[in-house]
Amino acid sequence: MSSESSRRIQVPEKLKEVLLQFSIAFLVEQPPDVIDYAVEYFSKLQAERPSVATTEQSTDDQLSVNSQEADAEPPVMQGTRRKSVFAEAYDPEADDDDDGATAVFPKTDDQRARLVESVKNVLLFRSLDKEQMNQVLDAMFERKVQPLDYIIRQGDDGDNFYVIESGIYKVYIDDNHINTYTHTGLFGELALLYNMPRAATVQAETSGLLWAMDRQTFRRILLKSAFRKRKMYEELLNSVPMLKALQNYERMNLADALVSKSYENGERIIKQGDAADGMYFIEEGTVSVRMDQDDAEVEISQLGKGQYFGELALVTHRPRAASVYATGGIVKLAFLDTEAFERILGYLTDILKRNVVIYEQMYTDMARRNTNL
Ligand code: 1OR
Ligand code: 1OR
Repeated sequence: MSSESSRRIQVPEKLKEVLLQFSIAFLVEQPPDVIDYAVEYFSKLQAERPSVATTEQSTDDQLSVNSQEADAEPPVMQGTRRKSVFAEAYDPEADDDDDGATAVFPKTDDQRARLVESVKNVLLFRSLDKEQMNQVLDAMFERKVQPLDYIIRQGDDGDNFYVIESGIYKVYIDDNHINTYTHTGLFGELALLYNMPRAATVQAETSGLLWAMDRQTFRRILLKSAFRKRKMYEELLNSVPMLKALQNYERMNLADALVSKSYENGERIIKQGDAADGMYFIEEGTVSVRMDQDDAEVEISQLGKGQYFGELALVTHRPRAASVYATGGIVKLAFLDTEAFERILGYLTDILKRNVVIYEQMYTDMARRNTNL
């Protein structure tokens, strides 16, 4: 240390921030031993530090993620990305890199048929009208892939967006394997949607076939609709406790899959005994859950904003257990169809099954009460 700096010791901002955060965490958790806790706290902080650590990255950025989720969430948008994509303030309406030309790649009947089949389940395309969908199909081009080919490298600028026709693809963030696509799905949308560097590396495990779309076409046709939808459902999906178990990236895929539906006061949304086609999240308003009893319907529950219903039949594979009606004015719902439910929320069924036990317990209690009357 030079004699000059030893005379005036400056406390770096970063040190202040880190110590403040540590103190807060310590006071909140109140562990028995400060040294043990500090070792654990700073080891964790070090392990979670992005490998491309930028010295100027502020703690504010890292804290922009809701603290409850920060723990559960792997470092998805760290490194070159600064914020959770969902929290991103980026406005696509103000960002115009549209050069007016739409690429058209002629295709044989066989190619077109394969492409149509591959994009059938692409949730991101759900909000497109027929004409936009045709533009998308025209603009996509085939890319053959060999085992171990790198399709995308983390940190690069985004060029194409890809839909998988075949092949297995592994996704890595900072060399950690975080996801695998097997013969279906899409990737490479994030960098194009949010105008940011690639969040992850995608490498082919086997040979395969991809359908690609260039950045300009993607942004012209898909950007605004997809972005709006993800933004629109952000608040709703963040407010559903069950979905806290999902990663941000999965919540965005869920947003792509949702379809808005409105019901007038008194309208029936679900009929007891029907086969199930999906579940609902309540965006606005309240619903009344009613069960058939003798010749009448009895209200068993009321649900409001941020709650969901219609999941039971999807989990139990049984008919609808109750009827559900819109009450008190217009009810706005976000509908998730069975197929998307299984794909995105499949592994949450354990959480959802807890409801089944509660429902069944209440049903038994109710039946017992009725027979005692
Ligand atoms: P991209 O344009 O950033 C890499 O290029 C692509 O990997 C990315 O778009 C996504 O399409 C894809 N988090 C971020 N990107 C992912 C993830 C992912 N999975 C696939 N990609 N997570 C995995 C969630 C199961 C979150 C990990 C913390
Ligand atoms: P579903 O797909 O069977 C009706 O369609 C939905 O009503 C059901 O999913 C649940 O989401 C919702 N028992 C059964 N279903 C209920 C109940 C319920 N409450 C809401 N639903 N009980 C009330 C628990 C507070 C038990 C009644 C005895």
